[in-house]
Amino acid sequence: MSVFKTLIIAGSALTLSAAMAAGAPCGNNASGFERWKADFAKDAKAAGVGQRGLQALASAQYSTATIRADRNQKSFKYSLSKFMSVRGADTIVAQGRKRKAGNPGFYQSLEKHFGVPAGVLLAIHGMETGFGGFMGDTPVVSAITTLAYDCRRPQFFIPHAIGALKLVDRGTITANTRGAKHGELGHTQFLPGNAYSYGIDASGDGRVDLYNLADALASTANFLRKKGWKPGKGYQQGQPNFRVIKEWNAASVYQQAIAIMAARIDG
Ligand SMILES: [Ca+2]
Repeated sequence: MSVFKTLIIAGSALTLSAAMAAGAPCGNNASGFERWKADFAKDAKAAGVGQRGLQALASAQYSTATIRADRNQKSFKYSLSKFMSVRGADTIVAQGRKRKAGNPGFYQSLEKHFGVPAGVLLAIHGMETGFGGFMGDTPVVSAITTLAYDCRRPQFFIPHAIGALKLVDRGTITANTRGAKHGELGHTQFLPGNAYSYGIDASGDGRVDLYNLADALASTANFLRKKGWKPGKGYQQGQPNFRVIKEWNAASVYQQAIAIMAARIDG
């Protein structure tokens, strides 16, 4: 790595917080991960992570599968129509309509409580995991700490790594819980920091479980509502709620695809 690049990274780390600036350097391979973890444990502790979370951090392993996936995210570079066909939009719409018709009370209660239409939640559920068909096989804590250590986007992932460790403290996940390659959790693939902030119990068992359908969809609706969803307003491009869909995923083809599929599910 050039000195110039090191300075840039050190500079951006400084904007995070004074505590983070003193941490071990990021790395692009496994060699510095253990040292980084030891340093990050101090930051995590300062951020309020407890004993169970710190133990999960200590047992985290550098996730080569995560880094491989992170360097190969080409689908967001597709055109909208290509993206929708690659992601199976027609199938998601058909399945989404069927699921809504099969459980109307559930989706009505979500819309009544959070103001988010069923189509939006079903489009996200279908797009993220094929309605829970595959929720990932990568250990969440290892994935998210690897991304927090990796030099590409540490500022983005560090808060999610802290969130994951706090989820361990809270008992929402364990060090062995599996999710997608970037540490996303459950039916709708929440990043851990968002799961920590927006996860709610809707099944009534007193705990947030993003692998439980009711909890996951209610948490997703809660996220969208807290990010400013306006009940009854439109969510297509140019309408008030489209910007809230942007909060869910930063890729514009994804946002447009969700809006289009949602309208077809609800239509
Ligand atoms: Ca629950």
